[in-house]
Amino acid sequence: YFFCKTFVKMLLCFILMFLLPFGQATLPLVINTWPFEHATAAAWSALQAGGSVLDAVEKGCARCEADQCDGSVGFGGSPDERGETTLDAMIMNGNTMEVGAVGDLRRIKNAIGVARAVMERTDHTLLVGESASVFAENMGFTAEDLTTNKSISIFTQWLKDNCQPNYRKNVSPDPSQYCGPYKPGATLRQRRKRQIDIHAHDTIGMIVIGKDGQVAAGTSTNGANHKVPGRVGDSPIAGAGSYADSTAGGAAATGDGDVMMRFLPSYLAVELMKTGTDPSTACKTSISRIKIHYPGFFGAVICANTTGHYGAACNKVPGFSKFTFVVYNSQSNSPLLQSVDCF
Ligand code: SD4
Repeated sequence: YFFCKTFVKMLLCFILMFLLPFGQATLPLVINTWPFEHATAAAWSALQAGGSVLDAVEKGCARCEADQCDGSVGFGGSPDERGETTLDAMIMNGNTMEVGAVGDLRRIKNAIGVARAVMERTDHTLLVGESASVFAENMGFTAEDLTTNKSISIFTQWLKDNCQPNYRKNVSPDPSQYCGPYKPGATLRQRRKRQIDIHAHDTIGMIVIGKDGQVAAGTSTNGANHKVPGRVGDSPIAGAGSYADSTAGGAAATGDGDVMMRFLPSYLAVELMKTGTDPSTACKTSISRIKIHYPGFFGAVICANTTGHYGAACNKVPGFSKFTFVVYNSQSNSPLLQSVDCF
């Protein structure tokens, strides 16, 4: 009898030893969209160095901006119809509910840094376009050309392809060509709808939960290839790109921002976690709401609550059946790639 009891105990301990590192919730926690592990590690290092959760989000997203994660976050990606790269970013403090964000930011590489400056050096929430860039320059951010050889070649190829595909609809260009100027009315000849590229993962969304449950979240992106100049996506919109509330948790989104921002998926997920919904279900519900209206949309959401539990969900479309994200906590001891099956 004694042997059996001990044996069962040992067996249980053995099983737990293997299961816990993968499933146990611990704080602090860093979680971000896509396999951007260097960004996760940078955020974790910021925490280990005594930085705040905001510092961690800023450092993590900034690392992606500098690395041009996947060749598409930060400078030199997603040239718009004029060939220019512009950036969107936001950061949110879940303790104070303050948000700083920039949209259509030009000439400045460190968009998340400018977003934080909007939060900490103004009473505003969102600055956009040329004026946001002038604000950044005045705050000491370096102005530089965001163009790279790669962005030039993407743009040149698109011009060669008669500016197809693109995001315009119900317009006609100059009759002799396809590239505009466009006039309202007739349908653009041979227009092919431009979709957010499921293979070009343009957005880092990050949630950091501190050891005492403080939450911060942020995003940074260069948006969408060949976007109409002036286009701002979901990433810098509080509740759409990301959301943080230290009484519940945080969420961040990636995908077709033009569609997703209409549903505030990050806000919805955090509100659900506030009522006790677990992170995976909260993420799933956010995706489901969008699916009702846009069954074919491309997108994913990550969610984490203040106990360190986390989850993710994504909409299954051709070419996108699994979504990868990265987690770092004291159990993982390094950036841990995780993936979820889309539904
Ligand atoms: C946008 N949500 O600007 C971003 C793009 C993205 O994976 O996340 N792509 O619409």
